[in-house]
Amino acid sequence: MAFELSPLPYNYDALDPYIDAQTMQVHHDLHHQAYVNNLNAALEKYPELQSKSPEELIKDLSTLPQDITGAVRNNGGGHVNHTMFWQIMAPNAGGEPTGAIAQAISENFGDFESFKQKFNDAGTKQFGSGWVWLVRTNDGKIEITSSPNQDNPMSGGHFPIMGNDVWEHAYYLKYQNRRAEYLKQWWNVVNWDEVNNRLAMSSR
Ligand code: MN3
Repeated sequence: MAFELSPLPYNYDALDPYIDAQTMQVHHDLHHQAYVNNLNAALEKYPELQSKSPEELIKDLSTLPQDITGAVRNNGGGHVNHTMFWQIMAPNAGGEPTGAIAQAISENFGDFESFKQKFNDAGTKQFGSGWVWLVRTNDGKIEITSSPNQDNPMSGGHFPIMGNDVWEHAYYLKYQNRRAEYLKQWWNVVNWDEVNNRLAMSSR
């Protein structure tokens, strides 16, 4: 069975004015779809790998046939990253974090403002295309990291609790070169309920 792209859990214009409808449509229907198509193409000659989940595939890149390692890293990563991304955003969301993630943020970063600043700073400094993450590390710590391209923390044994896409395709139509402004506005659409779900998954 080939991997499939799930529909967005809300309308294209649901995150407006922070993320515009055209950006959402192109990002989901074209960019994410391309990662799914390319992942399927890479696995065509390896049917035994097609029953694995995309997460399993990117966790164990070194066990894959060498000729598809790069394609799975980029496109499996792209699929996993964007699947998370659509879910950790929502309309009528944002605001102060709630529940366990609020506590984890205050324990590890002092307060929400300091956390946002550190996260945005890491996103701004990621050179070129990539992601900024809040992860649970393989030794249980909560840390802010960033990665190039579609690399996912899972490939290094870490669990992505939340992440923001800093590829230009995520913000260019509305923000042009103003990545810092996009990072700042993005907090208005963060779905803390889903981030809390992922925090709970990270400690299992
Ligand atoms: Mn993207």
